[in-house]
Amino acid sequence: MNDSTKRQDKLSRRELIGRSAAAAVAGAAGVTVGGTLTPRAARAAADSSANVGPGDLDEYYGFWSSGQTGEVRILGLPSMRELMRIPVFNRCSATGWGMTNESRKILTEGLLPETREYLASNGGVWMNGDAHHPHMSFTDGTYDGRYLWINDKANTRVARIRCDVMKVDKIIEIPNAADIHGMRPQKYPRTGYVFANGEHRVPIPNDGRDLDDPTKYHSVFTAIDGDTMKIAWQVLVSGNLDNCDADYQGLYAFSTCYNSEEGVTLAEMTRAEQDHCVIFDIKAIEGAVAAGDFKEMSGVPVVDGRKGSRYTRYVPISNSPHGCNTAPDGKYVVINGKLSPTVSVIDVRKVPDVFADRIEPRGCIVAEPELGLGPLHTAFDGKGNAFTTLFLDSQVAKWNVDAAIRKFNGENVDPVLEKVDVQYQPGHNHTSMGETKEADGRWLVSLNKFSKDRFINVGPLKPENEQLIDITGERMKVVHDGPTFAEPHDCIIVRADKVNPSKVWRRDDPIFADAVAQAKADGVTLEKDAKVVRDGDKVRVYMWSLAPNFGLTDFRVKQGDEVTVYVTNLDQVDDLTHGLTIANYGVAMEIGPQATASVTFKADRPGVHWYYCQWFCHALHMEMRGRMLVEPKSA
Ligand code: RUQ
Ligand code: CUA
Repeated sequence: MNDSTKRQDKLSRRELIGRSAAAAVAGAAGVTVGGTLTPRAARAAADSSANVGPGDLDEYYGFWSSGQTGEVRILGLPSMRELMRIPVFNRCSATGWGMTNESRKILTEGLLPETREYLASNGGVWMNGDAHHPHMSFTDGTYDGRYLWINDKANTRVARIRCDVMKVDKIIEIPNAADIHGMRPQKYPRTGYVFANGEHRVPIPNDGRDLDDPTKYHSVFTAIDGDTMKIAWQVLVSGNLDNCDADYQGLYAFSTCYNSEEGVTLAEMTRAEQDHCVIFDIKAIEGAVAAGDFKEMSGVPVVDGRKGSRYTRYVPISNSPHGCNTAPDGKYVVINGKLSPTVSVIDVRKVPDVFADRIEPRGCIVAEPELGLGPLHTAFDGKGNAFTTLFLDSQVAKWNVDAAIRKFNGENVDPVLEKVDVQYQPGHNHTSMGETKEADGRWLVSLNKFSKDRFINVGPLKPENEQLIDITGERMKVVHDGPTFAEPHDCIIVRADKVNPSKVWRRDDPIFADAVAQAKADGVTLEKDAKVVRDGDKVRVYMWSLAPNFGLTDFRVKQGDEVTVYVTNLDQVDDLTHGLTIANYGVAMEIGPQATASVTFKADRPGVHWYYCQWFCHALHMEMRGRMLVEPKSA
């Protein structure tokens, strides 16, 4: 090494320590400096394992939630390239999600009547969502590639994404509950149920009564039928509900509770030394519903599962647990301590004894290793090891589950194998196939809430940072930094062969069945006709798109008409998406190959309004346009 590179090296190391110290001050708690590699050393350490060359394909799909952005993102792994965005609870300018008739139907049909009424004078659909937990449908303990579900904490909804077209096909609002947080599909025998936690306690019904009496507030656990997207049943609980997971036997579901105090202020919610994990006995609850042991609320059977109930058990856990993760061997569920430096390992095989009252609820805990400060979520490698994020320590701790159990039984072993620094303050983490019985121990993603000094400054609002960690070797290796817009809350990593999306739409797809039915009623064949049908002051404009042409070069309506434009994309070619934007009318939508999409608006602005294709499709894409001629009322 020559003098100048030595100097540079020293400088960058000093600079890095300075920056890390600043980060530590800025963070809620210290960021570990010791053991941090200089960027150059980190580069050297990052081998080519995560490199996917230009034109090469990834081995995994990553399905990412986006928190308060409200969408789902598809990434490729290990490249961490963002491949697609699926609008869910947000509005989308590119695809017209929230604007097209097809999306507005999906966004509104599953809402409760009182919400629909509220929205009637507020634009008809929610503008926002808070999407935390994306999870795929299971068959026999592993992903089956049918659906993804995602919760909306902001407006108490659960959405389903069809994995054949990667679009949302159902969104339902959960009655009797407030603010859906933890959400997991049943793993066995199949999904089946999607379990959803109402995090915040509210009166039921929440219509203005009992405002000042928090003893009348409740949290509710919901089992949604994943096939029909109807509520199967609900369970009233003591305390609140945070995260959840299901077992690999189809018998139990588990939820963490950080507010066993049933308080409404931070001081009240953190008062008790212990909170709990509540275990739901699925078969017993189904039996209660069948036997009529429930109260019907908003048309849903609600079983009383509060303390003392036959249908639940409450396992005391140290102050304010958070994440809840079932290990791929099907034997253990890890409850993450958050305010406690420990995680609690529940042995699923002991749960029947808890329900039979043969052992105390705490008797199903078989290990409680101390890992570090702020354990939030745990992932698994399928080889007996677990990876827990430590929010306050800004680390991921790798630990061995069997060693933790042996230590709990008095043996002198250290279950913690290694800790790696992440930048900075991780929330969720996830391993490749890690929430299935096919966990393969190759990749770990740490979803970090802060990026601080990792990227060039983009202003007061910083990206977050998800880091890819190679876990195949003896030591964990951070191999990639991935800055993301709000908020990389959680993700799953699915082997590519599990997912098989179609390349073009099928003409009989139910998503545009209404358009097909309306066309039929108007005597229009969507695949060949381009024409305008007037029906009083309602005007239906039918046209096709075929690069670089629209079926109509112009159409004429009268000011004040209610206009619906249907576009059917006749292109059959993979990747040939068209769009329809109507200038100065706030109208835009995507029409995928072989799809029909429609949009309705009031033609209240007279004049010449060009419509054009906004998805680049052809050398003559700019010319792919036509005129909407709106005759003024006076004419
Ligand atoms: S919770 S950061 Cu919304 Cu997923 Cu733990
Ligand atoms: Cu069609 Cu651009």
